[in-house]
Order: sequence, then structure tokens, then C-alpha cells
Amino acid sequence: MSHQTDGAALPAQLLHSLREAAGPSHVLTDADLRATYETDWTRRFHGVASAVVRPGTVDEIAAVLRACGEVGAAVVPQGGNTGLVGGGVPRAAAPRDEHGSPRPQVVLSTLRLRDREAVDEVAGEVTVGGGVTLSSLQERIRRSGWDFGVDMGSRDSATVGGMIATNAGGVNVLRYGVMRQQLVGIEAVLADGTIIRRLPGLVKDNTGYALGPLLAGSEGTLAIITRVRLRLVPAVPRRAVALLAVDDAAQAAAYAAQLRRRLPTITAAELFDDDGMRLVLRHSGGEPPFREGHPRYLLIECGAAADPTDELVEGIAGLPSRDAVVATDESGRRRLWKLREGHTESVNAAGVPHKLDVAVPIGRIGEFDVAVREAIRRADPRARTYVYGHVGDGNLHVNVLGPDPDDEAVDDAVLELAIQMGGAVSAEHGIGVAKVRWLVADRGEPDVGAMRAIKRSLDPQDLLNPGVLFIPLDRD
Ligand code: 2HG
Ligand code: ZN
Repeated sequence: MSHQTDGAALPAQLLHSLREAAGPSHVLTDADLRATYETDWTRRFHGVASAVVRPGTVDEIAAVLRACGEVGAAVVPQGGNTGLVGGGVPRAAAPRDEHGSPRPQVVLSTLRLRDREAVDEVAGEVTVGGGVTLSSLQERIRRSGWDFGVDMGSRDSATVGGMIATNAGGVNVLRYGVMRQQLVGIEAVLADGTIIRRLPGLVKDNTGYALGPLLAGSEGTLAIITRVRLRLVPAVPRRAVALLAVDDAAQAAAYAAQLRRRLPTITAAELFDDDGMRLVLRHSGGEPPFREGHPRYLLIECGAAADPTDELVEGIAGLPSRDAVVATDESGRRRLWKLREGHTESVNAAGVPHKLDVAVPIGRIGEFDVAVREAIRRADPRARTYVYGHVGDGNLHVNVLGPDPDDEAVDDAVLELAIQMGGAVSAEHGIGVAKVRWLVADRGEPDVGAMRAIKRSLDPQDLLNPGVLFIPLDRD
């Protein structure tokens, strides 16, 4: 996975046409300038790009794709480069052409697609460029009393185009759903440069195949997403957060389920363990929330127009816990959220992590949390395991430190267990290059055959993100 990369030279014709398409200053060929686009956030995945191109408009993107198509160069779409499965950086082993030679890999950055229309106050929707970051979207719409249904720790860098491409989820899924459910219109460029556009923002639209939802979660393999129309949700300015210390993940999941029923204002139900919390505190400082450590922690957030503290306090009152704390002011809430959201950064600072984002039937979360630790111990007794995630929707992030980046024994153990227990090998991060071997095991041949047929008809040259999602088309 992190093997030495064999970067292909950039053909002069391609360099010329990329410069024509995006403007010379937006075609980066210097190793120093390319570097940040070539390695993913975890440092586990990297490859060499022949060039990085930063087009600023949909027409420029169409021209870039046509130029790459002419020479058979692979295109790696990239937004904020916050992906965790290696899908947004060049392949370590470059894709090959029919003669077995490495194909040039061009990273296509969407970061310049930053146009933002005014909020449509009547529809409660907004249209923005794919390169707009989540935090700048939030900032803008919150000014007009709206909010966006998806929120996550990487908000300052993650772009809405990338979030649609990976069908991101985040911390509020139990209330508002995943990215696909926020999408009411899309503009995208297909591999041959064709621009598809459906942006009127119709909530009901049954005229033919729904291409937007198909592109959501397609991980850059079917099109470059250039603009999206998103549904907004009413802002819930008053928030309260509780942290419960519990016995185990089963109890956390059971409590989250009860609270979802009892608390109409619930926005998040998050899980983490004591090792993870200690790692966060060591990395970023701060006081532990309780005098002593406990096996697992359940964070609950409620949000409403009026202060939901009483409702939250009443909701958790009937649940026996080892300890509990409620934060009602902004700094207290931030402090509790930091214990959960700080995990990704803290784990990354401690090593190159194996990140296994899995979905598990909610009723089996407790069983999975026990079994997965045992399976990892068997695969690598020295591994350090942290399990955290979105317990309210059955999405756990199993993070493992210790094994070499290329050693996939723990990855296999975790993913196999997820499938065995009726879960999925990816909940919200995607397949990328990290889990390609597991797609058929999870989805079955008929599903993957149908996916490959779609891929082949929209991108017969396998230009867009080859090696992501499934093995390259030419190896059928
Ligand atoms: C989160 O929920 C993100 O914090 C990242 O999805 C998960 O660090 C991870 O594995
Ligand atoms: Zn997550």
C-alpha cells in the first residue's frame, strides 16, 4: 500500500493541454508543490502524481478530462484531502496501460470551485461549488438561521464535493441522515467531458434515473462533482451535551437507543473508550471529565430552539450510569466534544493508524466491540486498539496502532468480523484503495457486477480514479 511508487512521466502533449485548460499557474509539476496532494492525511497512502491540476470552472474541468482521455492518463479527484481510505491520492502502484506501462496520474483538485449562491430562503436550499469547505458553508448559512444536516470533525478542510463523493456521515446522522440525503441537485463532469446538470432543487423529482444519489458514494470513479444543491435544516441554536460513563459498548448502544426515543431533540450519540480518551488528553491537554476512568463513555447532544438542558437531564436521569456530567455553556460543551472529536488527530499523532470504519447492526454493537478487540489481539498481539464512533447509527471506527502500514492482518480480521456480524466494511469513509479486496465479500458478485457495468458504460477508459472501489476494469 505504501510501496515505492512508480510515477509515470508527464507527456508533453498532456502538459500543454492541461496548461491550456486550467492556466499555467494551476498546473503543478514541481515535486515540492505536488507533495501535499500526494499523501493522505494518515500518511498510510501515497503515490506520485505526474501533475496536479487546479481548474477553476466546470468548463475547465471538462477540458482537463478530455485532455487526460486523449493520452489515457488516470485522474485522481481530490477535495480537501481528508479521506481516510486512500481514494483521494495517487495510487502507490500506478495503474497500467494495455502494454503494461504505468499511466500518468493527474490529481485534479476541486479546491478552486468555491462559488456560493445566496441561500434560497423559500426552498431552504443552497447551491455551492464542490470545493467549498463544510465550515465555510456552515458559517454562511447559519447567518440566515439555517444549518446543514451533516457535521464532522474535519469540517475546516473537507469539501462538500468530496463529502458527496464519499457520502460522508458524521455526528448528526441519527437526526438528519448522510450526505446523499441532503442532496437535491448536482452538476458533474463525466469522464468524456460531458457536463450533467440538474440543479433546480426540486424535492420531488421522479423524471428518470436519480444521477445525484448515484454519484453520492461513487468515490470519484464516475464523475467529478463540481456543484451541489443542498437541503438546509432549521438552526438549533441552543444545545446541551451530556457525557455518561458506562460499563460497556452494549450499555452505551442500549442507552443511545432509549434516548433516541425519549429525546426528540437528540442530535448525536457518540461512543469512545478510556484508552482513547487518555490518548486525547495526553495529546491536547485538558482535564479528565471524571475523577476516575471508566470502561466506555457515551456522549449525547440535544439541540433545539429553546434550551434542551432540562429535557436532556430528565432523559438521562432514569439510566443508571457509573458517572455523568452535563455541559450547558459553550466552553463546557466544546470540552466534552473535544474528548470525542480529538480522537482522529490524537491517534494520528501516535503513529500511522489502520482505520477500519465499519457499520454494525445497532443491536450487535456490544458483541462486536468485545469480539473485535479479541480478533485484533489474535491477529497482532502488540496492536493498540481504540474503538470510537457514532453509536446511535451503528458506525464504529476501529483504529489500530502498531502494525506496519502494509500489514493487513488486523484490517482483514476486523472487516471479516463486520461482515460475519451482518455489518458493512465501510459505513461513511468509503472503500478507497484500502478495502477493494473486501467489496465482493461484502456486496456479493451480482451487486459488484452491476456496479462495474455502470462504471464501464460511463468511463470505458477507466480514467476516473482507477484502482478505487474495485480492481481496474482491464482485469475483468
Ligand atoms: C470521526 O467520526 C471520523 O471522527 C474519523 O469519521 C474517524 O478517526 C477515525 O477513524
Ligand atoms: Zn465518523
